[in-house]
Amino acid sequence: MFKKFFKKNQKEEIQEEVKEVAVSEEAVQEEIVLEENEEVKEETVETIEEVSLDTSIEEEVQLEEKPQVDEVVEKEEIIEDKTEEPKISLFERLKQGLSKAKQGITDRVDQVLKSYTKVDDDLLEEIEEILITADVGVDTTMNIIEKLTDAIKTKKITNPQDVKGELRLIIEEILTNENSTLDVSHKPTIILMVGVNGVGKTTTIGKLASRYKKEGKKVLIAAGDTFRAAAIDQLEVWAKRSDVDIIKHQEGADPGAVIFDSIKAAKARDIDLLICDTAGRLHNKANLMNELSKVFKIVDREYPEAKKEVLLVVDATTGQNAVSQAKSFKQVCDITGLVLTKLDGTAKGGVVLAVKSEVDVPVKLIGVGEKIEDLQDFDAKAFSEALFG
Ligand SMILES: Nc1nc2c(ncn2[C@@H]2O[C@H](COP(=O)(O)OP(=O)(O)O)[C@@H](O)[C@H]2O)c(=O)[nH]1
Ligand SMILES: [Mg+2]
Repeated sequence: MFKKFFKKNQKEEIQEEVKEVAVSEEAVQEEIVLEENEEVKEETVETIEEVSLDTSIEEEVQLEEKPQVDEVVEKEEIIEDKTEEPKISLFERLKQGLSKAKQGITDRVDQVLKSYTKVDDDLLEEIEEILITADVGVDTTMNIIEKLTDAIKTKKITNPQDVKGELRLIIEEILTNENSTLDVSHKPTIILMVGVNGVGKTTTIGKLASRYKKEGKKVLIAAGDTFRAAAIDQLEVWAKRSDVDIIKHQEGADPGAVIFDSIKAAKARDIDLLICDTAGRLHNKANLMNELSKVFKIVDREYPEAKKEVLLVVDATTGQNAVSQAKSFKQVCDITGLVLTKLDGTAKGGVVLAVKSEVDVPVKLIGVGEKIEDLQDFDAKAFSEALFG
C-alpha cells in the first residue's frame, strides 16, 4: 500500500516539476511573443499559454515555436464566438467545467464500485488511491477514508453502490464553510488579489469587475502589477470590457504608489468596490512578499474604513503546488479567501479538498472556464452535486 503511495507521489512530483519547467519556459515564450507581436492582444497570448500549460511535454516542444499572427487571430475569433453562446444555467456551466474532474474522480469511483460485490478493505483502498491520484492530498484522503469507514459501519452499508452517496456527503461536509461567500456589501470594500504569476489574478479581477458593475456597483480597479507593461495593458482591456475605471502607472513603478493613488481616487469618486491587482513575479520570493506587505500597510493606513478582502488565487491544474503556494502566502498575508481557477482544465479536481482542509481558508470563488460567467461563487453543495451528479 505505502509502496504504491510512494510511487504515485514520486510520479506526481516529477509531473509537477515538468509542469514548473513548462511554466517558466512559457514565461520566456510569452515575453518573446509580446516583443515580436506587440499588436497582438495579451488575452490571445494568454489563451495560447493556457493551452501550453495543459499539454504534454511533446506538444510543448511544438508550441515553443512562435505562433503565427494568423493563428493567433483565429484563436481570438474562437473566443469571441464562444461569448455568443446561448445562455445556460450556472449549475450546467459548473457541471461542464467540472467534467474533467468528474472523469478523474467520480467515473473512476463508479468503475471500482461496479467491480465489487461487497464492501471490504480492498474496495476502500481503491477509493483511497483514486482520491490521492486526484490530488486530494494524503492527509485529507486519510480523513475521508476514516469517515467513510465509520459511516459504513454505523449505517451497516453492504452494497458497494451505496458507498458513493456516503463519499459525496463526506466531501460536501469537508468543503462546507460558513465564510465562503465573497461579501462586498460593505461600502467601501477593497479586494486585493494575490498569487503567483499565471494563476489567473488579472482574469479574475476582470470577471469580478464585470459582475459587480452589472450589479450596479461603482467599481474601480488598480493596476498594482507594475512588473510588466503587458500586465497593465491586459488589465486595461478588462477595464474597458467591463466599463470600469482603472488607475495605472508606468511599468516598473512602485506598486505601493499605485495602490495609494487608487485609494485616493476611490475616495474622491465615491467608489463602492476597489479591486487591486498585484505582481506575482518579482526577482525573488522575498521581494514579492516584501512588496505585498508594503501594499497591505498602505491599505491599512490609508483606507481603514474599507472592508478588506485578500483573495489568494491558485491554479487547480498545478495540483499540490497550489497547496504549497497557499501555505506560503498564508504566512505573509491575512488571506480571507481562496480563488481556485482552471478547474475546467484538470481531472484532479480533488485539489479543492486539499486546499480547503490543509490550508484552512475558505474557497470563495472557482474558475471553471475563461468566460465571465465561468467565475462562480463556491458552493459546497452545488460543487459536490456537479461532481457526483
Ligand atoms: N481554462 C481556464 N483558464 C483560466 C481560468 N482563469 C484564468 N484562466 C487563464 O489563465 C491565464 C492566466 O491568467 P492571468 O489572469 O493573466 O493570470 P495572472 O498572471 O495571475 O494575472 C489566462 O490565459 C486566463 O485566460 C479558468 O478558470 N479556466
Ligand atoms: Mg496578471
